[in-house]
Amino acid sequence: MSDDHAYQAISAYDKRLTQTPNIDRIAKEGMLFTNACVTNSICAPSRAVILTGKHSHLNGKIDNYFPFDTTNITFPQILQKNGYQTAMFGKLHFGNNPKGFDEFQILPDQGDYYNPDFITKKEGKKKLIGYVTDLITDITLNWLKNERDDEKPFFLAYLHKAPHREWLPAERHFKEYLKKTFPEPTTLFDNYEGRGRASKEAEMNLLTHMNWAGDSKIFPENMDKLGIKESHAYDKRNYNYTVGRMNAEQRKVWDEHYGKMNEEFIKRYPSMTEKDKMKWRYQRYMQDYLGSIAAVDEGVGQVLDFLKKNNLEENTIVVYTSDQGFYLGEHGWFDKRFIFDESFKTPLLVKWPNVIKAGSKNTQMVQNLDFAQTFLEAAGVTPPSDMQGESLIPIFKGQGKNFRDAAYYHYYEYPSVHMVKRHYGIVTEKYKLVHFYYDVDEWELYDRVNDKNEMKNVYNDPKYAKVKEELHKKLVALRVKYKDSETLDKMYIEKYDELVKKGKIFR
Ligand code: SGN
Ligand code: CA
Repeated sequence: MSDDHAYQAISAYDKRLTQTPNIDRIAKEGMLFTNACVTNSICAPSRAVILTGKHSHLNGKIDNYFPFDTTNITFPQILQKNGYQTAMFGKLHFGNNPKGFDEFQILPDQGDYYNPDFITKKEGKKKLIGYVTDLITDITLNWLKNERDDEKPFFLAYLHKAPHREWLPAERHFKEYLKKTFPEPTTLFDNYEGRGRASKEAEMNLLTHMNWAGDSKIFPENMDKLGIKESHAYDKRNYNYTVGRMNAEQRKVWDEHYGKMNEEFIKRYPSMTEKDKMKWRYQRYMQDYLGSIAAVDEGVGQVLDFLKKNNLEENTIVVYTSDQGFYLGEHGWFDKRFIFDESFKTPLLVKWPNVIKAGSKNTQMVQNLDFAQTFLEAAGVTPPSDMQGESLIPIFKGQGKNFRDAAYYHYYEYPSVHMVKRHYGIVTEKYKLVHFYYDVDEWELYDRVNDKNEMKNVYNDPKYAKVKEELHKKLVALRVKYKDSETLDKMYIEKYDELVKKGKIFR
């Protein structure tokens, strides 16, 4: 699993932006899910849903702030009890250590790209020298080579930090990616007309909300020279912190390549229009974002090669996914959080030789909620009856038609960084009905067939009156089915507002 990896940035899904030959191998030898989606498009909550098989409102991890409640039972704990050897390496982001793992080395909180700290089960906290993606891959391969018990089946969680903000590639990829240009999404200059306050008030715009230093890597002194103001109070601070972690050698390579980019920008900036700036920021964003995916793809290749060479391929299920999708300039945005497609959908590629037909594609609305039950069933263990997903095994076997006719979604983290309002909703193959609440009370309806880019809220269009009524009923039924309610909404608002009052929320 990687962090914030958009399906648009995997060539098995979309060849326009980049090539990910190794990740694509999983689809070539297995199944590509084109409508896999999440229940709450944000990091730690998504991971909690995966591990518990329960929606956020039941596992309690509604946002990135509250620590994960470790009294929840997770599927790795059950696998471990049933004779599996278990290990986790990379980003977890729970605010506490994972249970049910014989071995773990995790990044504290978000983790760092260069010379990151790790929290290890055996040696406590330690700082490693190198690039985070390569380190996570090395730790993973080392465990497979030297620590895996050949007598036992294993569950291994290989969890990248990349391509999370601030999108720092490995030194070996600077040169190639800084030269690249990418096709723009058609909605890059979206003005959010036709939608409600939530889209208009979100702070995810490439031009206005992205950091000039922290994200676009304009050196702080060059911002001063050009009179560019910080996008946030943490704009330059983020840059100084992340780049400040590099050692002299890494910093030299950085300064050389990013210095050149800065010089070119200094020349162009005075004559740039707002439109030019948006276009420039999109290219800059893609260079670093896709550049940081290059090392992830290489790492995935190394792990797949290891399985193959060591006769572990035949009976190992390999899953590639992300904690959610991500905006790559669509609607002018970066980040995630919304129920809209780029953040609601997530990449999912699965291979399992002898079970999944190589090169198959599946269009069902499978969710990250389904993983726990799937893995337990694959291991021959009966999942606890209170898990809320559906096993994907029938789909793997080519049987799961009419798998799920509607997915339930609920996002909570507001007010917070990026200011995406609280909302819950229902998504069917054809429609999306969403309720934004808390400081608004707005409903939106999207026609997923005729408005693929979700540009027009048709909630008040009389043509959709009947559809609307049916979806409202279905949504009520889904809230009952999954045990979500207004009482819970209110409880979580009260808990969250306490944090806001204490000044614990990051904007
Ligand atoms: C940080 C990022 C945000 C991001 C959140 C959550 N800002 O706060 O852009 O949305 O993490 O990401 S940063 O400038 O500090 O990188 S998540 O993947 O953990 O949910
Ligand atoms: Ca994430």
